[in-house]
Amino acid sequence: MSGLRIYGIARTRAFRALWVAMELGIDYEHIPLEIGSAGARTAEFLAVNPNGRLPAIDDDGFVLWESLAITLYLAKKHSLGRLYPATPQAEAKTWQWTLWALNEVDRGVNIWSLHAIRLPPEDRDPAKLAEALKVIERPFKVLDEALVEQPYLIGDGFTVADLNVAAVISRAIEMDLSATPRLGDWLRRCLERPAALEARRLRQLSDEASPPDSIRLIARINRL
Ligand SMILES: N[C@@H](CCC(=O)N[C@@H](CS)C(=O)NCC(=O)O)C(=O)O
Repeated sequence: MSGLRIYGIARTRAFRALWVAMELGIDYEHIPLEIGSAGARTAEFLAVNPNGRLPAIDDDGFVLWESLAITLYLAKKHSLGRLYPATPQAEAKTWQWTLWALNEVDRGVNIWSLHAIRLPPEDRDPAKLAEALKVIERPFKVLDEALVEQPYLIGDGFTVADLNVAAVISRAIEMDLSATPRLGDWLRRCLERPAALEARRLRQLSDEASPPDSIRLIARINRL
């Protein structure tokens, strides 16, 4: 046992940490904590992540939060030169795409998925849905364009740069992506990797087990 604990139910951004752990084939203990007072806001978890948000990890006593810092750390620790690019330039491009995903598309895809699919129909807001699609339109074209000359973001092989961006926009797999066909093909390729399929299976199970009130809670506390 590596002594790695991953906190957070797979429906949350813990999905990203679970995917990278499965991709790396490392042992871990999954603690499927819920958001809010049912888990992430308890005193016990606040001692792990004072933000009260998911995910967080405890790797043999080394505590880390922020989902994409977690994926970068685990990939570098366990797969330097393979899943985690080794040259300064390829590493910097990995950070570029990771920060891009957080800043440009994370919130928009989340809003889209809640108001298109996950909230009960009576709670969906078409104005928020339309605004989210507008916000992600340009960055999706940027990503589509980046895939014209190479199959993956850093070149010929799948890296944690792809994992981070694909994980952030993973719920867009249910969106009409015909305007950005290279993005669509790349997203399917990333999400059909065995580790991604297993992480998605866990997420699907936790999606299905989440009552409408917890989806409403997600939308309310994250102001989505
Ligand atoms: N930037 C953080 C965001 C973490 C985050 O907002 N997590 C959500 C679940 S996906 C959460 O814990 N929300 C509940 C809350 O804020 O109380 C990350 O990527 O880890």
